[in-house]
Amino acid sequence: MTKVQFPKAIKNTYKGENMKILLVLPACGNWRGVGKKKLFNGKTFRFSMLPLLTVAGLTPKKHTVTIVDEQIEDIPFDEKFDLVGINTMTATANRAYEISDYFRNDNVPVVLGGVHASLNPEEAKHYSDAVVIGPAYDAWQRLLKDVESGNLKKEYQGNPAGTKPIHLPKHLLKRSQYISLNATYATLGCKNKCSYCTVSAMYKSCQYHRKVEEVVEELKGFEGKFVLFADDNLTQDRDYCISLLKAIIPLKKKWVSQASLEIADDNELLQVMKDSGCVGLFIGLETFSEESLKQQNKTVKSPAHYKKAIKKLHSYGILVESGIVFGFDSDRKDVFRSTLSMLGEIGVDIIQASILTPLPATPLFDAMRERIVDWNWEHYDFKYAVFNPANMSREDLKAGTEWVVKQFYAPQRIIKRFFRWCVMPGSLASKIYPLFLNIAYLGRVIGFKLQGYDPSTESDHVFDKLVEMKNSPQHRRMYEEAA
Ligand code: B12
Ligand code: SF4
Repeated sequence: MTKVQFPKAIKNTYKGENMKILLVLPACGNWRGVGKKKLFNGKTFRFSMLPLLTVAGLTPKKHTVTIVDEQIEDIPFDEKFDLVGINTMTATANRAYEISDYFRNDNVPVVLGGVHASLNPEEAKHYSDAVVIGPAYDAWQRLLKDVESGNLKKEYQGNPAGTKPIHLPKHLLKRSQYISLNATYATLGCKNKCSYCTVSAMYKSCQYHRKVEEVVEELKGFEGKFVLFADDNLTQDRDYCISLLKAIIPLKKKWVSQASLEIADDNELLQVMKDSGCVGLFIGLETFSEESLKQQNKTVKSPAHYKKAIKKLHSYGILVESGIVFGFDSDRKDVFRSTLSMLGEIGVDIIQASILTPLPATPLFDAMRERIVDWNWEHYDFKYAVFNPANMSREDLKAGTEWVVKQFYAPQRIIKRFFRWCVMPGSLASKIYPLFLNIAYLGRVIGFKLQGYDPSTESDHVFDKLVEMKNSPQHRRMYEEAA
């Protein structure tokens, strides 16, 4: 981890009744400042901001709040604030600590919140004056009162069941830099216990529901048709989901969210999803390896099963974005090629490929501790192999994952999928939405210069490199000179 100098503890000095509060969303790796770039500015992938909007929404009006998203703007280090709040994911934790260090050295108290600080509070306490564990509800209001009275404590516990309808001050964001600000959630958490998941760790495998009427009221206030439910598993509680979706049918929205593939067997649920305007779902298929699925106690499904399930979702006008994970112990060098061909075979529309990452405070982290070789939290963004894989090198795992992404979003594959979307049932939105996302992912491949290679044909890869070298102008010049 980055070495950050510990500043002296901030004295609990009275900060006044009308505070100037800065809330920061730090960014890591390629994402920092991406909004200023011309070729790929990441806008399609900026949509939520729910964490900091919620904290801002819970702040009494007498205080002034500024929100800074490091993907699009610089942190105003020279401005004077009375309190700074910073969001943390594991991948952004180092940056959050650096920012915190800066403000604390200036005697400004800093509060850390979000998933990493919530699950690793002792670490976060070293780099801050207070940590909010879990959702901001209840905790943030108590904390502000304590700052006002000069009595800030080190830890505040949020209340996941304490969510109340609040007004999200979206005017605090630079609207033009976000694809949509129509993000919300109906449920918090997930009842499953996947060993690598911090959502399950954060919400202790519980799911909390908002009142249906409350969600409907919020959606009525959204501009335009598009809605993103940032829920981790919207369909997990079937009855709740059906009553929510029936209630939003009259709003005539188009929405996307996350769900599990089992819904393909539930015609009633699929019909309500279609009627309420569902155009796409993120579904974590994770792996097609029988061994890996068995290791995770998951039922092994045949390619024909996946194909049938995805075809069914397509027949309801619902597109499938699939989460794919590489790096399980049973993954060998040929996993990349076979997965790519399987993704084409079963008809997935969009993919998000990740490298298995043992996030701190998950059961996977404990199980893998001895094999972790990279302890830089910035690399815990699912794009690096931070541990030694069982059947390939770390370089191969990273390169193979990038190769799959690059191949999946190759223009000829996007065009092929586009023809499929054109003949698929569903509204115009269900054709434009995947095309738009595919092009955005292609932009990401180019903008972030993803290369990769297929480790199963490593000798081909070396051969390609030799051919490339041989055809290079320098090589040709050398050859001509020698001749
Ligand atoms: C939408 C989303 C995104 C969006 C927007 C993120 C955002 N911050 O707005 C985008 C696409 C940009 C994104 C990017 C990434 N994401 Co993301 N994302 C999510 C998702 C699905 C929902 C987040 C959300 O809006 N939740 C609803 C809000 C209301 O809840 P919340 O975030 O927990 O916030 C509450 C509390 O935590 C607390 N809180 C939060 N911040 C603060 C700050 C202060 C000061 C205080 C007091 C309280 C507080 O109060 C909030 C309100 O109650 C989550 C899954 C999840 N359920 O958390 C993953 C998740 C957070 N993302 C994750 C990851 C890994 C990433 C990436 C690193 C890699 C990737 N997958 O692309 C990148 C990072 C890019 C970067 N910034 O550099 C992981 C984080 C795991 C971890 N331990 O770090 C998660 C948990 C997904 C997962 N299942 O693994 N993400
Ligand atoms: S189903 Fe998804 S959200 Fe739920 S525990 Fe597993 S990975 Fe996490």
